[in-house]
Amino acid sequence: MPAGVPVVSAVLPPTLGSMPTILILNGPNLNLLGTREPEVYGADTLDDIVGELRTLAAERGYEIDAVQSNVEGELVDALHAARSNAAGVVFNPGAYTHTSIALRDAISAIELPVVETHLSNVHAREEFRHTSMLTAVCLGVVGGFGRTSYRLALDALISHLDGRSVSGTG
Ligand code: CA2
Repeated sequence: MPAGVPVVSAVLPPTLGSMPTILILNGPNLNLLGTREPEVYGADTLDDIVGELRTLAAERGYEIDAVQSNVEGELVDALHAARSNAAGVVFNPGAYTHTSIALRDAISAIELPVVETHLSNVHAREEFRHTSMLTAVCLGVVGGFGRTSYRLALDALISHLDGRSVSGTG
């Protein structure tokens, strides 16, 4: 080792420098984004959307963990795991939004801020999409803006986590 060259990495604790994590959680059929029904859900793939969120989150000091599942119980498991791995969750529960008491109970149980997120404006669609089992236990809900919904949800969640809440109640 040449004299005068400081060895910084050898003295840093392993966690120093690591960023808090936000989970981007997506439910059933969202793996099909960009391949079917672009007129309803847009032409971007889920990887495109998550990639953009990774960049935006990193600029604000967060890293992204992304999970998609078509299985309700796996979404419950991902929420449970977030309790120890993540500071908050951007969650598009897909059609489980309208049916799942199990996801509602999981969101309540983990006591993390969860932002319910939708590509489409569910209130402008069929009546069965007008009810969410989840909104009441979420920090907030964003929908109707296509992939921009995810950006808005991430922005609101980070503002909340950083103590600059955009809502009157958060
Ligand atoms: O607007 C949203 O993000 C939804 O969560 C999407 C769900 C729908 O059941 C909710 O009511 C609103 C459906 C996701 C289906 O995703 C597809 C993507 C590409 C092609 C076909 C389905």
